[in-house]
Amino acid sequence: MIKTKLTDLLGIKYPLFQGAMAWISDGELAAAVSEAGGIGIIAGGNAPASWVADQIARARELTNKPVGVNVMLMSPYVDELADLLAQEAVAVITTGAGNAGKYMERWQAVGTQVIPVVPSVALAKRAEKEGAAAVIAEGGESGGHIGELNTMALVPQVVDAVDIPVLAAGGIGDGRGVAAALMLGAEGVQMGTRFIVAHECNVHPNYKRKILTAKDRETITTGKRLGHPVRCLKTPFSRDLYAREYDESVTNEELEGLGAGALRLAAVEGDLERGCFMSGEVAGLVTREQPAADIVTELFAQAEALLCGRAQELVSS
Ligand code: TUI
Repeated sequence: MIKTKLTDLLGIKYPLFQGAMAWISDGELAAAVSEAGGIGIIAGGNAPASWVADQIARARELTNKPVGVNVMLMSPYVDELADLLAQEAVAVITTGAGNAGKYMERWQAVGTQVIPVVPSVALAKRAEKEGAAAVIAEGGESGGHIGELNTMALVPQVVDAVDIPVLAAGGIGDGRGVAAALMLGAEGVQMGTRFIVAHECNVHPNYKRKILTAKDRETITTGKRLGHPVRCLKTPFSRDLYAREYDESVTNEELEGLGAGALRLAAVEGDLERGCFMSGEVAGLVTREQPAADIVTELFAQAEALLCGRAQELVSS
């Protein structure tokens, strides 16, 4: 058994969060991961609060274990979602893409552990000062909206800078990544891409197929020119967007317009031409569809075997 400050804090079996994925992680996937002993997270994304309320209800039908919700702080529905979550008292709220400070007290008042995703030391320290229970240090290997640093460099710097538990995210696809993250000082991990292919994940089958067949160099980062980089799989859409970013005749407004709606097209319609298939760099490691519970148990069996076996052998020889 791997016990950490995170398993103690949340009373869970494994120090694992299933990362929120807008248009992808719903109540069913979240319940499956929580039932398996981690924390499954419903992605608020850009959805109205009523959709999130339905997903929380669905998750609660499927499991009695704690589940989480992610608030994407750039969402047009952020305030109504914040109000909903101040009533729902979910076990965990993770936040991304902004500052959760103004909501923190209200969520904590109902017993929720607020755990922001941060891409830098400065933002981790700010989250700690504002009362976060832990932080998720997310490296640029992650899918979706990313910061500048990669996991290997970011996680130990955040661990050194704060006194609250740190989860590592970005570039973790199997038990080797879990063991490595724990050695960097993380008390847990957050993984998204691997759960896209979980049986309980309701994303379009084309999305799963894209992840399952991706190789190591299959992701690309668009949006750098606009100051919000997004990692996704190479498709006609993302290659075209990337090319236009380097075309000075294309205005920033035109670029912004091109990205709108493309994630929905990928996740819901499975549109291989016009969809934006957000994915982490670990897509090349993800080769099998499995029930979420099998993913979770396999991850930690592999991590434990490495920490008891390989790690011990290295120091004793
Ligand atoms: O939020 C993410 N990843 C995401 S959100 C998302 S939804 C989306 N849909 C369409 C286009 C773009 C996004 C897809 N992927 N990760 C967590 C994360 N948070 N990464 C970076 C940050 C972050 C950035 C700035 C956290 C705090 C922050 O603070 C800035 C400030 O000034 O307060």
